[in-house]
Amino acid sequence: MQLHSPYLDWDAQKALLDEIRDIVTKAPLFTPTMPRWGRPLSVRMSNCGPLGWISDKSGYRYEPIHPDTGEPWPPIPQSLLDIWSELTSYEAPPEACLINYYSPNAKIGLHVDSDEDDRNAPILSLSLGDDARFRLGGLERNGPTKSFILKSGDALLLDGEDRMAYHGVDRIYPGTSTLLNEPGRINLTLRRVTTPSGRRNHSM
Ligand code: MD6
Ligand code: FE
Repeated sequence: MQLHSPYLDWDAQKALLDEIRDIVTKAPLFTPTMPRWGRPLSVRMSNCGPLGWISDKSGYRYEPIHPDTGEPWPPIPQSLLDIWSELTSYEAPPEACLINYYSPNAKIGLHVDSDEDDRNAPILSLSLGDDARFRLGGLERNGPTKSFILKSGDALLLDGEDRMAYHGVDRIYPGTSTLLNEPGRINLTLRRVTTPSGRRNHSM
C-alpha cells in the first residue's frame, strides 16, 4: 500500500469535488443492496467511466449503465486520469471510478475488491470531506488488521500483496472537514476492470 497524505491541496480538492458533483447530477447516487437478501448498504454510490460497480439482489458486478436511469456512466474526468498516471505505473487507464458517499453514520464492512478480471492493476482511492477510520488486513478475513485515518485529499493505493487484502471503513468522524459544506465523506476508487489487450504474460 502507498498512502499520500495529503495528495491533493485544498484547491485541488475543491476542483475535484465540483467535478464529482457534476457527475452525480447526471448519474444520481443509488442505494446498493446486498446480494440475495437485498439489505441496503449504508453507503450510497455512483460511478463514472465506461464501467461502473453495482450491487443488487443478483450480485456484485460491473455494468456500463446506471441501474436506475439506464444511461451510460459519465466519463472519468481528465484530472482523475492524470492522478492515475502520476501515482501508478500501470500500463492502461482505469475503466471504472466508483463514487462512495458516506453520510455521518455510514460505514463499509471488511471486503476484498475481486470483481475485476485484471487483478494485477492497483486500486487507487481518493478521499474528500470528513475523516474516516480505514481498516486494512491481509488475505484472510479473520487475520490481524491495522487501522489508520484517511483525511480529505488523501490518496491510497492498494497494490502488490495488498491488492487482494481485506479492508473496510469502520466509521467516519463528522465535522472534521468543511470541504463538503455538510457532514459526510466521498471516496473515489479508480479501477482497471478488464485485462489490457496485448498484455505480455508468461505464456509468450
Ligand atoms: C473507502 N475504500 O475508503 C473505501 N477499496 O471509503 C475501499 O473500499 C477501497 O480505499 C480498494 C482500494 C482502496 C480503497
Ligand atoms: Fe474496497
